[in-house]
Amino acid sequence: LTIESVTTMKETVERLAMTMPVTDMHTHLFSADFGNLLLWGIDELLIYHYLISESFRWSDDQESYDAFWAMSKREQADWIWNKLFIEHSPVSEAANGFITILHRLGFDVSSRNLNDYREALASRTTAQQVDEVLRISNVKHVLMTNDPFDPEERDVWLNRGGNTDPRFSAALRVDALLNDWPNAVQQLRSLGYEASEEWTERTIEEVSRFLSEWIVRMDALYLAVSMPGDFVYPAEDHRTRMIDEAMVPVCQQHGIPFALMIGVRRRVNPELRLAGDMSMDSDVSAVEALCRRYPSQKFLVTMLARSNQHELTVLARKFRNLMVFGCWWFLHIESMVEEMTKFRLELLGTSVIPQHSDCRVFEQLIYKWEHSRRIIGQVLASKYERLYNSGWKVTEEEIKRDLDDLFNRNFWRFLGKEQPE
Ligand code: FIX
Ligand code: ZN
Repeated sequence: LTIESVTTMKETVERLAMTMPVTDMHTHLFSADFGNLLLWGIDELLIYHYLISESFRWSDDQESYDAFWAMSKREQADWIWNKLFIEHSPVSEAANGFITILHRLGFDVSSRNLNDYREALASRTTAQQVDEVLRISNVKHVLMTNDPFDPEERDVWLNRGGNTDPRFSAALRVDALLNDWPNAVQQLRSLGYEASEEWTERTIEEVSRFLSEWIVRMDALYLAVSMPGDFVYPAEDHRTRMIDEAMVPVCQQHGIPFALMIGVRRRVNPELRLAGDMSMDSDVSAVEALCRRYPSQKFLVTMLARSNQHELTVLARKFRNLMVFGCWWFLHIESMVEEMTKFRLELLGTSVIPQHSDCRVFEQLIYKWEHSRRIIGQVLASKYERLYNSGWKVTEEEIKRDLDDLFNRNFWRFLGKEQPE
């Protein structure tokens, strides 16, 4: 069915962009099987690390970091609420996001009464809230971030049946193996793998066995790591050996992509704990070298610095085994999502994964997707409009196809897997 006017085209794109089910290919969420690891509710939302760092901007020297960390979650939430919502207006992306969530959950935002919101959610079970939030946000499939070195999480996989919810899939996270090798060796040894700090044949075998066993146990869809911006590849160092001799061979054996999230500088202000991480410039040529050396290995890549985005997108024109994804963390703001989505579509057409949520608290799916869907829809509509002016009229089916590629198919196709129903 051809769409005859630009106005109808724009309305159609907006409607479909806002409502199409999506695959969220990187989050820190869990299915209900994981008990307390699944964070949800008003207090968890307010103590999100994005909001913690923003509220400290309004605290003076008298208020110590230690005092904040000594508070209960509820007290921390009240403190943040006062600073960011009562004493100032919640215009930042993360603060605005909390308001979007309240609004979509059906709460009276104008009452500004936190306890009402808390009470309204108190009677819900975790499973009910998971269903409700997935319904409101139209998120169909959620990728978790799964770390076997986390004792609480490991127990779920080893002794409590792992993930049983088909709406969730696992991604095996391997940060310590690449970024904190001495600690990883300790962990591996305590789990019964004969690894040594020295890079020996035996260590390669045991690391590979560890990775393989966990990929199978979790049914992990990809291997994932976050890297500092000074990651270089190839180099005469531990990371290069680990990637070349253990991680890529294991990914190839299991036919799964390797996801690299590059450009984080951890704990620039340790007082802020998880909220104290920063972004830094990265070297795109590390990804270039990986893509060239391993043409049959797929790489999912996102970078944290704005300054790297254009070059990374250009690199994806050169390597079909590179899939650029998401507007990560500090880039997950209106202006950056718009800018990045524009030049990604201009350079790659629709062969990109424009967004992932990176949610840590379940209800965040509501705002992160609502805000991004709107922008992605607008950018796509502006591209169709230019075509329309030359007489090329997209059909509703074509709009659906394109959005489905952006929101679902590009991920599943890259994996070489069927999207679960
Ligand atoms: O490394 C990551 O996966 C990051 O996304 C997180 O560590 C970060 O804290 C975050 O939540 C960003 O959105
Ligand atoms: Zn993340």
